[in-house]
Amino acid sequence: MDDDLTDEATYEHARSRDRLNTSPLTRRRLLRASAGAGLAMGAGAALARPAHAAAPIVKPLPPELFIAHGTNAEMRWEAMRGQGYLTPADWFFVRNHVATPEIDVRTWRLKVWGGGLHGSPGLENAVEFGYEDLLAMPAVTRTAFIECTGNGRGLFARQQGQQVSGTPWLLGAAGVARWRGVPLAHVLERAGITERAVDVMPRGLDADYVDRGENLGRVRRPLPVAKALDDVLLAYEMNGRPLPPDHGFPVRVVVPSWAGIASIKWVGDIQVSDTPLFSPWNTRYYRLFGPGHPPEGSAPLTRMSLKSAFELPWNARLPYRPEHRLTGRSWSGNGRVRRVEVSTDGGATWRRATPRGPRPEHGWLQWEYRWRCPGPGSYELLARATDETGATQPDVTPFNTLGYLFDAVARHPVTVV
Ligand SMILES: Nc1nc2c(c(=O)[nH]1)N[C@H]1C(S)=C(S)[C@@H](COP(=O)(O)O)O[C@H]1N2
Ligand SMILES: [Mo]
Repeated sequence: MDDDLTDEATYEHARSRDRLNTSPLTRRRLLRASAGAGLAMGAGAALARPAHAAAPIVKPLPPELFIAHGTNAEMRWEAMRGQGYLTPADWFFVRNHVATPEIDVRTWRLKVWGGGLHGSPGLENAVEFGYEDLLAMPAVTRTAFIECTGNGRGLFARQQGQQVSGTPWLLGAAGVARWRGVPLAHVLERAGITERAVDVMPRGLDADYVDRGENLGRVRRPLPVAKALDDVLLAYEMNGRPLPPDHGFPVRVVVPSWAGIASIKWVGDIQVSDTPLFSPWNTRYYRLFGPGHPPEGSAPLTRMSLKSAFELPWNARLPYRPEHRLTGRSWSGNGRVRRVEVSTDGGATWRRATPRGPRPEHGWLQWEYRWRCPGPGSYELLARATDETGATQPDVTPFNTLGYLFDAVARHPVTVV
């Protein structure tokens, strides 16, 4: 526990150490074993709705608010114009590997288990917490974005002419909410975490994820113990109300500023291990693959990168006016956004946007820009953010086969008529 694993560089270093110590063969065997374990334990028949039952997403998805992508739904950015700081829960994007499970909170239990706890309990004799137990513990509230690691993936093709695999999101696979719940650290301490603990792996109660015929078990992804003990929440409220079913009811993990996959929904158990843990979600997904990366990929992705979005429809048609008030939001997983610049001439000239409203550490920054529009025609609107680490959105994001971490300046097409 000496390394500060909340620091990305240290974490990556620790991870590459793990990888060096685990031959591909062993790792493959480990993966198969863990996928098998997911199968054997099932999803809890009483908890998960049958796969054929209903739509993968429970809440209404009106087309003026959402773009449908299979089991997922993307928020339309134009919906955020004129809204307050937070993304309303009804509008928040949904990323479901399978389908939203129906969970009975009276029988729901969070099971904490593994070799990193006193007495090394197995899943059968795990330390259990009921919903009421969590509600009775001291609560904290945190404003944070959750963003899919593939947010902006569609722009690899549109803007860079590169084919990548995965959901072709525009920029709407992100939202900011006020999450209330119990610090994961408190639950782990109550469960008897020891100095031996290395990795902490929450797992969802949604059904097994099957990727092209291969059953990978239930969605789960390890967190280094230092991050788990730092600012991670077991959240039961979103924007002041109980979590909606699609966003993890009754309890989800919220890992501020990290890749959305870390924020496991419908959490049912948490393994606390004294050895490094692997799941497909930190080995075959959520790493960078392709030119410039080793065959097993980069280190597992942790913090999200920079992004900016205009609160306008993609391909918006705007009636001509001499001045348009453009609005948008920018955010970064590496710290607060310090500056946003806008270009309306394809990137030749840039001018500062005016920041508006609060700047919580893990949230986004709202801004506006008065565009003196030369006349009817086609334009590309560009917004470029710089965060407190000095990082600025680049013109191009380096290619990676799964299309993660698109951070280049989006060229937002509009037509003025
Ligand atoms: N159990 C479970 N947790 C999950 C997922 C899932 O499919 N199952 N998807 C993950 C991914 S990839 C993302 S981006 C976020 C999305 O959270 P949201 O649907 O509340 O927006 O949840 C994460 N947690
Ligand atoms: Mo995601």
